[in-house]
Amino acid sequence: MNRTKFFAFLTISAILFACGSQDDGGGPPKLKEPSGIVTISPFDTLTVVFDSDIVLKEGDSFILSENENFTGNQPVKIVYLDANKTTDSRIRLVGDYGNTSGTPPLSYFKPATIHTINFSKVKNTTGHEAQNVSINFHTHPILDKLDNNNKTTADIIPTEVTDREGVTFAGLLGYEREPDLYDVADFFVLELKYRDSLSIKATTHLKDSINVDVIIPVYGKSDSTITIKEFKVVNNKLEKSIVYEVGDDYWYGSEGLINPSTKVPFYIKISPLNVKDKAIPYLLNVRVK
Ligand SMILES: [Ca+2]
Repeated sequence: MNRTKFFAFLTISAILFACGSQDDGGGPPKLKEPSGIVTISPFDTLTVVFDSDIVLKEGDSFILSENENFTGNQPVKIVYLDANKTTDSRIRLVGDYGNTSGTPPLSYFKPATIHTINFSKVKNTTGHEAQNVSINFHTHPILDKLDNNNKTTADIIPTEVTDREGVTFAGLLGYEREPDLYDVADFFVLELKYRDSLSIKATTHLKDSINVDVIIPVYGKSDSTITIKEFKVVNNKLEKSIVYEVGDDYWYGSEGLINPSTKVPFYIKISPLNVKDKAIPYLLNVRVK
């Protein structure tokens, strides 16, 4: 190939390449989030994000309505924050497994479950359609029975608390899962021994701040309480965390050091910062090293 032919070849290749890669206005909508299998609180909203704006409404009716073109293996519904919006790249899903009392009631997903949601048809604003878009996610358990409002009825934190990830569970303050039951404290209990390290991370919605207290047994004396005050905002949620080392301060009593291998109950108390006329969901991660 001489020099002129070579450059002609390059030019034609470049044109063909450009045509081949030319955008035809986008393909079918693709799922961006959730990516992979996420685990959420049953009380959370799952935001599904597509790579392009999808058609939500045709005329006056929402086209993505349950049982017509989306189904879940557990009860689920779409929340439309703005009923006038006809297209969006996001869809918000909440559980329809149960509702709390209070105003407004909070609906939730079935806890401790693998959820599958399938959209039979999703059309974007460029007219492309994706079929059978499936989403899988897990929900944390709810470890919060309705009468755990004192130490004697505390919920027992599972022994997997010593796993690398610890134990994560959801709870609810304020209006509960029973009509007109208002809950001002949840107690959880776990047994610790000398030199154990207890990590607690509590998460709530920004508008729902909660108190987290660790009730520490002091040998031969009344219990001592520490309140977790440090908090930060992570992903639009409020997070409080603490690492507490079971040390000498709480282990010496009038009779001296108790047997270091003796396990003693420690309590975690969750309460609302302000009393409100609604349900206040939270997520607690507890880990012992
Ligand atoms: Ca509760």
